Amino acid sequence: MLNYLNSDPEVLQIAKLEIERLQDNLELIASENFVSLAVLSAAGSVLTNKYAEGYPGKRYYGGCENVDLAEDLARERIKRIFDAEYANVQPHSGSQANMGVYMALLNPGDTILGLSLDHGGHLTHGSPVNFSGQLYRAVSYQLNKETKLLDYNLIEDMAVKEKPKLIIAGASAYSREWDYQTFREIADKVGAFLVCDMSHPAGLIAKGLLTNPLKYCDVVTSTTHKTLRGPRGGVILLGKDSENKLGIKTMKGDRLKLMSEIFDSMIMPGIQGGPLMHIIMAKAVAFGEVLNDSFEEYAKQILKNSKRLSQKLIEYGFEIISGGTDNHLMLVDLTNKGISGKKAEKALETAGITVNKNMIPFDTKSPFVTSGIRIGTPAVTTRGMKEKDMEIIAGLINSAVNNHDKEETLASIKSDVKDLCSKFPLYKELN
Ligand code: DSN
Repeated sequence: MLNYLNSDPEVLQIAKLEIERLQDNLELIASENFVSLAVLSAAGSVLTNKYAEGYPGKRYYGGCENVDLAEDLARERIKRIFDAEYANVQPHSGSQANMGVYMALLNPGDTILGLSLDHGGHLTHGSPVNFSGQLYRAVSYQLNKETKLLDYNLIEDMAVKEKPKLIIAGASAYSREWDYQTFREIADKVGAFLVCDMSHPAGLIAKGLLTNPLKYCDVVTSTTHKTLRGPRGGVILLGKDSENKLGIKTMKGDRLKLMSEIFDSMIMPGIQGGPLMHIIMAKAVAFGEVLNDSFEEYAKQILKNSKRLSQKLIEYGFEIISGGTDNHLMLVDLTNKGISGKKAEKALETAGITVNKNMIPFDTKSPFVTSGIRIGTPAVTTRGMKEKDMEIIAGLINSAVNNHDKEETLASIKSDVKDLCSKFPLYKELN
C-alpha cells in the first residue's frame, strides 16, 4: 500500500516512521485502536473522490449509486449491532454527532446536564471552552467524593434544581458501568431528553458485555474508532422505543421519515456538507467485523486485560480510581507516587509506553499537569496481548514511574518494551 507513496518521499518517510512508532511502542491510550487492513483499505479507497451531499436515494449530486450502497450497508450493519431503528453514519466525529443531536433537540440557551470534564466527562458534554458550554447553559454533575462513582442521588438533585432540557450520560475517563435505567427515571422526572455518548465502551456494548443504552435513551451517539475499532468518525443512533420520548408518535406520517427529518437534516445541511464516503465505507467494513463472532472474543479479552492490568497496578501500589474497572480503561491517581500526570506521561513515553495525563476527580492540579494518567487496553488487545502480557506491562509501568528521572533506566525499559512488542507484529504487510 505504501508503494504508492514512493512519489512523495517526504510523506513516505512520515508514514514509515509512524508504522515504526506503532510497532515498537505500547499503545495504552484508552481511546485509540488499530484498524484492520480491510478498514484501512476502505478508508484509502476511491470513494474519497465522490461528492454525495444528501442521503442514499436523495443526493444533490449524480453518480452516487455506488456510495449509496456503501452508506446503506454501514447503516444496516450498525443498526443490527445495537438493535437500533435509525442510524446516521455521516458525522465526521463524535463531536459532530453530539453537536447534531443538541442542535436538533435544543435551542441556544437551553440547559444541558453532563458529567464534569474534570470528573471524566467530555468536552462536548458542556465544557465552557466547547460549543456545548457556549451555546447552551451547561451544568455538570460530579462523582461521589468518597467512592469516585456516579452518585445518582446527586445527579437527581442537580436535575431537579437545574431543570435541564437534556441530560447526557457517558464519559471519556470513567471505568465503571452506567445505570441508564436510573438516568431514564431522572430524565423523565424533570422532562429532559436523555442522550448517551457511548463512544468509549461502544465495542463492549456491541457484544453485550455492558448495558446497551439504546434501550433507555432517546438518542445515542458514538465515535467509531475507539473500542469499535473502525475509522475515525461518529454515528447517531435511535433505539426502537424512541418515539414516545421524542414526541414523534404524536406527529403525522411515517416515524422513520420524521426521525430522518430531525437528525439527518441537522447533520447535513445543518452542520456538515459532503459526507466522507471513503470513511463511511470503512465504517461499513468495521461494523461487519464487529458483527463477526471473533469480535466477541476480542471484546472479552479487552475486559480481561483491563481487569488484570488494574489488579497488577494495585499490587504495585498504584491507586486506581474507584478501585478497579468494568470496562476497557482505568484512571490512575499518582498522588501517592509523588509524580504528576504530566511527568508520568513523559517518563512513560520515553520508555516506549504511550498514555495520556488525565485529571482525577477533585483534582487540585491543572489539566496541563494533572494528578493522574488514563490507561486503556483496546489497542494492545488488538495486537493479541493477553493477561500475562498485562502483568509484564504493569511491571514496566511501575518501573518507569518509579525511575521517571533516570534516563538510563527508562532507556532499558524502552528496550524491554520493544522486545515485548516484537512478539506482536503490527501492520507487517505494509513494510
Ligand atoms: N479525545 C477522546 C478521548 O481520548 O477520550 C475523547 O474525544
